[in-house]
Amino acid sequence: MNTILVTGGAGFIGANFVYYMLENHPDTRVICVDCLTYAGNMSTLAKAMADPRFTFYKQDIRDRAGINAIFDREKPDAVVNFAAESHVDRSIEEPELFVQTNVLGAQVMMDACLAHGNIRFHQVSTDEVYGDLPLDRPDLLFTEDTPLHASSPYSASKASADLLTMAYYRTYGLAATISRCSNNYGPYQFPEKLIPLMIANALADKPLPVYGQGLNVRDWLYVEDHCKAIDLVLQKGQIGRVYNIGGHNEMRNIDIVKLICAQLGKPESLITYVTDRKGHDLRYAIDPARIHAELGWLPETAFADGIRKTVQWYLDNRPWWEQIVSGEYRNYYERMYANR
Ligand code: NAD
Ligand code: TDX
Repeated sequence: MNTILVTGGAGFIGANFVYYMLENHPDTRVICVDCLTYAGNMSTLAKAMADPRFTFYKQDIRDRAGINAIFDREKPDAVVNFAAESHVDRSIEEPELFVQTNVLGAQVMMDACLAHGNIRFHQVSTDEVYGDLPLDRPDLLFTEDTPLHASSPYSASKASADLLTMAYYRTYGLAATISRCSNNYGPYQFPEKLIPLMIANALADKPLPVYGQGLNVRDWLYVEDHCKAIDLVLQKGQIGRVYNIGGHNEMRNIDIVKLICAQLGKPESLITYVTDRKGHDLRYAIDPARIHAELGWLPETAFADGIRKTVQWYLDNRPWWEQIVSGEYRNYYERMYANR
């Protein structure tokens, strides 16, 4: 039986990937390594915990000895590294943690792969490593050859991990690939991120805090399409290669927020324009031509369907996010949004 080790599997995309792999690869065992930061949630993995093909370790990826012990015991055939600090606003407050987890943690994982016989390693990266694009040049898209030009401590830490991954491939021959995906949305996304935050606030009739004028553009992809793309890269991707993942679905933030108001039957008067994010990237847009041409990947979920399913998921799973927004997250929200 194939064994795949997933880091960050108690977070948003990692958990969706765990479920994707368990469902689509009946001969695969999934080992999840996650230290359960504020963003990790065991209730997300409750169904997986009942599956004999799933094993969970509460483990920090920065802890070399702990990671090596798991590799010795589980002998993974492949590693997918999702574990990261992932929120741009938090990286502006606490950049060091982002370097520690996103760069040094990734290095520990790569070292463990090399030390255990050059295990296949996949680094989950982001379109944010390319910086941003102007709003008035819709013809421009990020390709894999676009220079790295990170804006925030978060994106700089992800770009650093990408550089290290390519250096490990070139220097040590690490069997590595990298994928750079655009903004994801879907079930289990932590309510600090745009879409679930707006859904949760709208349902509570609270103000919807739009940064600046809401004109920044993001390229949205349903999380399951991202999981499918990573699986393909893992199975068929060329070692040492980077793959962009995105579905040509650019939207302005304000239009997303208005759409959520409409779907929930809430008034747009809840929208409140607040002070902009420092260094706020204007526009992201992925050119996914390579993964389509080489691996045959195409997104399958249209945004209209994906956002409807997502809003419904948050309506159907209130206890999951209500427990989050009533806990420690409240302090974060106060700090980030009060007097903004
Ligand atoms: P998330 O914040 O929801 O989850 C991160 C998970 O990593 C959490 O479960 C957390 O407990 C765990 N973690 C954090 N530090 C750890 C450590 N030191 N050791 C072990 N586990 C640790 O993040 P997400 O949105 O699911 O993103 C997952 C990955 O995908 C990240 O690498 C992110 O950069 C990348 N990515 C995200 C998006 C997006 O739109 N969310 C888009 C492109 C790429
Ligand atoms: O309250 C808000 N108001 C607002 O206007 C929040 C939380 C966000 N925004 C804006 C900022 C961005 O332009 O919405 C847009 C999306 O913001 P986030 O959800 O924070 O995502 P973003 O900064 O685009 O980064 C995301 O996509 C790339 C993920 O968080 C990253 O992990 C991923 O790498």
